[in-house]
Amino acid sequence: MRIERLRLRLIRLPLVAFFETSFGRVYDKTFVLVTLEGEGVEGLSECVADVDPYYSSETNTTAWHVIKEFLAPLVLGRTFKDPRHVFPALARVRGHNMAKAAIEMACWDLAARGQNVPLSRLLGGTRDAIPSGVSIGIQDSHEQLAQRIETELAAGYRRIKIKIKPGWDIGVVEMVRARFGSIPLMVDANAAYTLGDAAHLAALDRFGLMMIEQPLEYDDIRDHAELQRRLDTPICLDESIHSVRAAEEALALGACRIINIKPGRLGGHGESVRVHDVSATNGIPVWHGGMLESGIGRTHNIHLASLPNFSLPGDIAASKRYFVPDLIEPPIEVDPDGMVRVPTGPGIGVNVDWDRVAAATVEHYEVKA
Ligand code: NPQ
Ligand code: MG
Repeated sequence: MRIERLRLRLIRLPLVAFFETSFGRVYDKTFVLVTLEGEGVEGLSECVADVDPYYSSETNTTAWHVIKEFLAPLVLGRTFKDPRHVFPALARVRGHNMAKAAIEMACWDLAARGQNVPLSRLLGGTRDAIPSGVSIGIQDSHEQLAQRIETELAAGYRRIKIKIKPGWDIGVVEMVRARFGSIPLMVDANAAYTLGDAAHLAALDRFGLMMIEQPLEYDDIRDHAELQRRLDTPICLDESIHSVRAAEEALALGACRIINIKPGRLGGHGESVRVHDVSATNGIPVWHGGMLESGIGRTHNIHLASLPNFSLPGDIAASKRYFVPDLIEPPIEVDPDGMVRVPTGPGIGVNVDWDRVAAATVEHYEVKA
């Protein structure tokens, strides 16, 4: 496929409910929507960078800048035989994986639409539905958290993840186990602890959690390996796994027993499939993370999560938990047994409501080959 035109739109959507992690509370989602055109077909993706450089060092502003000034010239006017060739073609630019992923994933959608097949088929997906879990942010009280959990269990979700931070951790998990028994439960610290907290974190071992996600620094692997030796609870790495090499290093050092895959963090679908495969070879299960994506990014995630080693429920929940209305029609739904269907149409296989996109667009840019 030849890439002929690039469009960027900065989109702002209010969240249905605030979302709080160890690095702060957000009330809306602002992201860059990428459209690539070539040979009469259009490919779509969304960049998962945020307004602030708190989850990662990238922001919407850096992604916009890097795409416009550096990545667009590397793809416009070029022909790619396979979307797997796109990430390597961007290698001259160091880092900026979220910006790169936005370009690369739009190329996958474009390629799949061009071949008239669902994206999952091109990626090597093997399942027609994926198990869904929810990520519940830090709440103002135990009671509010308990209410959220009750609602999500009733909706059928197959695992509950709660965000933790110092002061909102052991007592919270104790309350959840006391009220809800042996539900599939995990916690995510978003790097809020240090190795000095090892004994404190080991107090979580008695609750039989599925895993603890990213307890230590975002760029750390060595201390996670040391912490894993001191914990029975499996560690899952998120922020630390920014490349195939980081995944290999973490597996070699025993820094985790589970990996969270987010294509935005890894530079796109191609690198995500490689991490998926390396993990499978090492007997390590993966699951698909979430970045509060609109239906466009969320649908990309569903296709990727249809690969076989995504054997644990991911953070891919229904549209209505985040955006009403979503940018796609119909929205993503979860069935009563907690499964999300993989779309079967060409590419990401969903209809974008372009009037809603236009209404939510706060900035626009376009460039041709
Ligand atoms: C995680 N997500 O697994 C992330 C963190 C996260 C669903 O838990 C704006 C952009 C807000 C990115 C909030 C979930 C965000 C964000 C949280 C990422 O660690
Ligand atoms: Mg996480």
